[in-house]
Amino acid sequence: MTVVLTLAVLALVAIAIWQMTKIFELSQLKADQSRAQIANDNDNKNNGYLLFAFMVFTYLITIFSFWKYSKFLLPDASSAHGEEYDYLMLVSFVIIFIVQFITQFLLHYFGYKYRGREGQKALFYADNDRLEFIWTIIPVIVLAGLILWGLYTWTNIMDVNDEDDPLIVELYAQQFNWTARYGGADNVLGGANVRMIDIDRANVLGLDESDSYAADDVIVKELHLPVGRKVNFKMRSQDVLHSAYMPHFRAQMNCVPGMTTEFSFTPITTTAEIRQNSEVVDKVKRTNKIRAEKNVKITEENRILEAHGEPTKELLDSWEYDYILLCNKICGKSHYNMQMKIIVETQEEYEAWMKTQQTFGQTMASVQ
Ligand SMILES: [Cu+2]
Repeated sequence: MTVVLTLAVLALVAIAIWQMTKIFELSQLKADQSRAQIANDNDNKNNGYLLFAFMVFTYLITIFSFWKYSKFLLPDASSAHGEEYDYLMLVSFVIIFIVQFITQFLLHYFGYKYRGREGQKALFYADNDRLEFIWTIIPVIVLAGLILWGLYTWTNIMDVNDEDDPLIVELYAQQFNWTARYGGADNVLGGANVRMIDIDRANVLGLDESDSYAADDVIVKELHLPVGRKVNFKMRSQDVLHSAYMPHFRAQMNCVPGMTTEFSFTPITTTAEIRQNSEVVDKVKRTNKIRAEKNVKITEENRILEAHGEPTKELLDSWEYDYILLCNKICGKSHYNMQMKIIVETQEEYEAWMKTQQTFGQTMASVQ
C-alpha cells in the first residue's frame, strides 16, 4: 500500500511539473504561435462529455458503496430512544442524497451546455430577485425543519431525570479501561473522589468509606443491564478526557476529569435477542469465516514451527456478538482497546448475576 501511494505521489508531482513547464512555454510564445494551444470547439465539446462521464462515475460509485458497504452499518437500535434517532438520521441522509443528485446533475449539465464556442460571448446577468428568493427560502425551510426536529429529539434524549425508578450506574474511565459501579440495594451511589483512591486496599474508584451509601455499592468489570428498565449513567474520569460510547444504544457522553456527566437510556433488546437479528447473524458468519481461514494458515505455520521445536501460535476463537462500551476520545496509546462488554438480560438473569457480586463493604472487610 505504501509503495502504491508513493508511486501515486511521484506520478502526480511529475504531472504537475509537466503542466507548469507547459504554462511557462505558452507564456513565452508570441500571439500567433500560441493560437494552436488554445482550446477549440472540439476540445470544449470533449471536455463537456468528460464532465458527464465524471457525473456518471460519482453516481455509480455512490450506488456501489451503498450496495457493497451497507452491511458494515450497525443493526437496529437496542435502546428506546434509538429508533427516533435513527429515523432523524435516515431522513437527513435521504434529503442530502436527493439534493446532491439534482444539484450535481444541474452543475454538470450547465457546464456542458454553456461550454466555450468560437465567437460566443458569455451573457452578463446581474441578478434575479425571484430566483434568489427561491434558492434561499427552500434551504431555509428544510434546514429549519431539520434543526428544530433535531433539537426536539436532542432535548428528549438528554432529559436525564429520576422518573420511572431508573437503575443508577456509574461509568468510571481511566487510561485504559472502564469500571462500572452500581448503587447496590438502595440504588444510591456512595460519594467518591479520586483523592480517596487507595490501590493497596483495592479502593480503585476512590469511594468514601465513611459514606453509608457506599458500603453496598457493587464494582464490576462487565456491565449487566436488565432489559426494559431505564438506566441513568453517571460518568467520571480519573485522568484525561474519555468518551463513553455505546453504539448499539446510540449513546455517547464525554467523561471529564473533575465533574460528573450523565446520560440515560432504556435498553429494549437483550443480548440473546440481538444475536438472532438477521444482520447480526450474517456479520457473525462473515467474521467467523475469516477467522476459520486464518486458522487454516496458522495451523500450517504451527506444523512447521513444531517441526523446528519452536513455540506455536494460538488459534483464533470463534466470535460471538456482544454489545460494547468503547472509548471514543483519543486518550492515549491504548485508547483503541479501551472497552467493556455490555450484557442486556432479563430481570431474573440480572438479579441472579448481581447476587454473585461482592459489595464494596465486603471487599473492604476482606482486605482489612
Ligand atoms: Cu479513553
